[in-house]
Amino acid sequence: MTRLRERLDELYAIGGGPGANRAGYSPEEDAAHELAAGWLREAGFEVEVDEHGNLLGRLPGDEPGLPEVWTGSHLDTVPQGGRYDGALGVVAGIEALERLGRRRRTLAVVAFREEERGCVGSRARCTSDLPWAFVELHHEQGPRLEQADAPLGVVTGIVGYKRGVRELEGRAGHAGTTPMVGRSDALVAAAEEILRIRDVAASIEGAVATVGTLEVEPGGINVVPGRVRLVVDARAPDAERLTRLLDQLGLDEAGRTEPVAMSDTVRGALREAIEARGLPVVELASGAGHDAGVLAAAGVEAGMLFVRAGSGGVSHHPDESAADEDVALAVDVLTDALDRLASA
Ligand code: HGY
Ligand code: MN
Ligand code: MN
Repeated sequence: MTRLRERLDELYAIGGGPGANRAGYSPEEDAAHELAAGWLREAGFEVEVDEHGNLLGRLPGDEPGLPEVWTGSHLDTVPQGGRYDGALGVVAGIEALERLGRRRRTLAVVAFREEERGCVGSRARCTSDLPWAFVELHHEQGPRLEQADAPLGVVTGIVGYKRGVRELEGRAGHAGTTPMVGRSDALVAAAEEILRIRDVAASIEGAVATVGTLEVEPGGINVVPGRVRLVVDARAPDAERLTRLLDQLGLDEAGRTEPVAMSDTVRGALREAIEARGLPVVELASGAGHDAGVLAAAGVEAGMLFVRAGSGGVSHHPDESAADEDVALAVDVLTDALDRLASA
């Protein structure tokens, strides 16, 4: 566990804090990929960087013609992100493959580029060769495993989502001389719209919607805002509720990502690996998007193993945490599940 922890710390230190700061395709994500590529070479894996910048380390199988089995995740982060989101899946994947060694099928660990702003790397990879199966270990990023007092969870499916831009127009003017009556303040309009977005999402069971960024123009402290650009992140657990949510939010359907089920084959391998350790199998849906969802939608047998989140489940935050013993167990179960799949 110490090497895994050390590697998570090395990745976390890139970008200088507070939190992890490795935006997609930034010099910081590049540095993380270089670090991971060194670990892959150290492990003796065949290293590939594809045309999209995705990093793979391959461990050839006895029957190289068979479709492969991959594990991994992403090394980019949100601003001031946590230590585990993405990085855990890549670092644990290296540990698992080193423990396994040669199996019937070729195994690979992958770090997909720019997962946080749209799974860019994994979507791009779906235009070329894909594995037969993909297993992503990921921090749960929520409180449910902690509430269930369970160290691990098998993901049943991944939420559908859409990110849409709203532009609100007002009339810029002098903050001191523009009368309150008759003002057209774009930021006040945005505030009202953000409250409406919150109320719409709260009215649909299981739906969520967030406005995480605001751009205010012209942006002077003594100027009535004339224009605001905001991005809505809208999600729902099934297609019908996603349609209803987008409709009521006034977002068009273009570019929506459908909710997707995880592979029964991979779920079975993860369940067997957990049961083999005498542990209860907790199954749960993911409210976060993941590269595994992109691969599942592309027809890969894709699945996810969640490790219990500490600190009340907080994620996309420097306080993101996971207990050593839970992470160690997760690596064991990931290794066992990959063994089952790579021997199939
Ligand atoms: O935003 C998400 O769902 C994921 O963390 N990219
Ligand atoms: Mn992630
Ligand atoms: Mn994330």
